[in-house]
Amino acid sequence: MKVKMILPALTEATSPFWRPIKYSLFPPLGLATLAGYLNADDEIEIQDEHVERLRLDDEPDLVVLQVYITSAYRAYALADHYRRKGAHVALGGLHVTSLPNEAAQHADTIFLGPGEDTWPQFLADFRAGHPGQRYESKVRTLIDRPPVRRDLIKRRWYLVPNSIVVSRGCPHACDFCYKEAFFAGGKSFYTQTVDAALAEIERLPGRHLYFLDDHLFGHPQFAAALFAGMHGMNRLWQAAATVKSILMPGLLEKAVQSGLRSLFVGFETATFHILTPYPGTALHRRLSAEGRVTSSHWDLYDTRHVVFQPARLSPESLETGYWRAYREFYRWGSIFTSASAHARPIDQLRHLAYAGGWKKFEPLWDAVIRAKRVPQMLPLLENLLAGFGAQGTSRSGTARRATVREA
Ligand code: B12
Ligand code: SF4
Repeated sequence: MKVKMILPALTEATSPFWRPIKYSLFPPLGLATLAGYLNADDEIEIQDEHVERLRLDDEPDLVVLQVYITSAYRAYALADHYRRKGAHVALGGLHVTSLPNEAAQHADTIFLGPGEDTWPQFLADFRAGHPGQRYESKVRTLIDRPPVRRDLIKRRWYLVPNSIVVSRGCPHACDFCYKEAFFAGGKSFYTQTVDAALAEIERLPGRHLYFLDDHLFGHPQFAAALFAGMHGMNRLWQAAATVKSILMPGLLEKAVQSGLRSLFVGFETATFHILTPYPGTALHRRLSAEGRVTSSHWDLYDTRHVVFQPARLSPESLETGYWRAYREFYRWGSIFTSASAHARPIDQLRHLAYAGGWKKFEPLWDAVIRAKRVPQMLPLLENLLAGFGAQGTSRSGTARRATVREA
C-alpha cells in the first residue's frame, strides 16, 4: 500500500512575518509516530511542507494529513486534491478534534484525539475493505506503542531532529489550552514507562534532545526516575514545565544532572502571544456566549492577531501593544541589560549569543536554511547549552545553569 503523510504549511508561510527557522526546528513527530503502525512492506512517504515543496502528482492509496488550526485551509485544499484523484483521505490532529464537522467535509475518515488506539483500528478496517468515517480515541496509553519511524524523517532539514515526547497532555486544566478539548472522553495526562522512554532516548543519535512534552515535570515520580536513568548518558536537553514544578525540592537538580540546559516556563527570554480562543476550549465557549469572538478565519488564530473583543482595550491597542512588547524586549539594549546580570563575562557573552541568535539574526538563519545547512548549526547550539552547565552545583547555581527561556 502506498501511504502519503503530510504536515501542511500554515498560510503564514507566504507572509512577510514568516520565520523559516521556527519551522525548521522540529520534524513531524506525530506523523512519524503514526507511521510506526504501518507494515514493513508499505511504501510510506512523509512530507513536511514547511521545509520542502510538496509533490502532488503522485497516486497514493491513502493520504494522511495532520491539521493544526493555522494550517486548516491548506490541509483541506490538499485533502480535496487527493480525493479528486481517488485516494482515501484521513484527517486528524488538534483542529479536526475541535471541529470534526468542518473537517469531515474534506475527508473520507476523520480522527478525534490522539491516534494510538484509533489509527491501528482504522488500518485494520481499511485493509479489510470497510474503513469507518469517524474514529474517536477512548483508550489512552503509550504502552506497547511501536517505535517512532524516525527513518522517514529527513533529519538534514531540521535544527533539532531529536525531538521526543515521553508523556501526553498535562495534569492541569487552563481554560485557554487545547488540552481539554483534544483529550475529551479519556485520560488527559499519561506517560510512557520509564524503561520505554529511556530506550527511545538510547535510539536517538548525537547528543542533543528536545522534549516536546507539554509538562515534562508533570508527574514528579516519573520525571525523577527518567532523570535518574538519563544520568551518565552524556545528553544535553531542553524541555518545558511550569514554574511551580521547578520549585519542587530536588527535581530541577536531578534534571540538570542528567543534562537539562534550558527550560521553557514562559519568562526571561520571552515569547509574546495574544490570547486566542481556540475552538473547543472553555475560553472559546465563554467569549462566544458573551458575543465577543470577532473572527472565525482560522488563519488569524496564530496568536499574533486579535480575534476577540477584549474587555477593557480596543483590539487595535492590544495588537499594537503586542508588537511594542516584542520590539522593546528584543532591542539590543534590552538584551545587553539582561546579559549584564551574569557575573562572568563568558556567561554574558553566552547570553548575548543565545538571545541574539534566536531573534536578531533572522536573515542569517534564512540563508542557512536555503543552503540546507541547518544541521551544521547544531554543534553551535550544543556548545552554547553545554556552557550553561559549566558552573557550580549549589541550588541557586543549578537554577541559573538551566537557563529558563522560550522555545
Ligand atoms: C512542536 C510544536 C510546534 C512546532 C511544529 C513542529 C512540527 N513539525 O510539528 C512549531 C514550533 C513549528 C509550532 C508552531 C506553532 N504551534 Co505548535 N506545538 C508544538 C508542540 C509543542 C508539540 C507537537 C508534537 O510534536 N506533539 C507530539 C506528537 C506525537 O503529537 P501530535 O503531533 O499531536 O500527533 C498525535 C495526534 O495529534 C494525532 N494525530 C495528528 N494528526 C493526525 C492525523 C491522523 C490521520 C490521525 C489518525 C491522528 C493524528 O496522532 C498523533 C499521535 O498521537 C504542541 C504541543 C503538544 N504537546 O502537542 C504545540 C501546539 C500544537 N502548537 C500550537 C500552536 C498554537 C502553534 C502556533 C500557531 C504558534 C504560533 N503562534 O506561531 C504555530 C503554528 C503551527 C502550524 N503549523 O500551524 C498549539 C495548537 C493549537 C491548535 N488548536 O491547533 C499547541 C497544541 C500548543 C498549545 N498548547 O497551545 N508548534
Ligand atoms: S499548564 Fe500548559 S499544557 Fe497544561 S493545561 Fe495549562 S496551558 Fe495547557
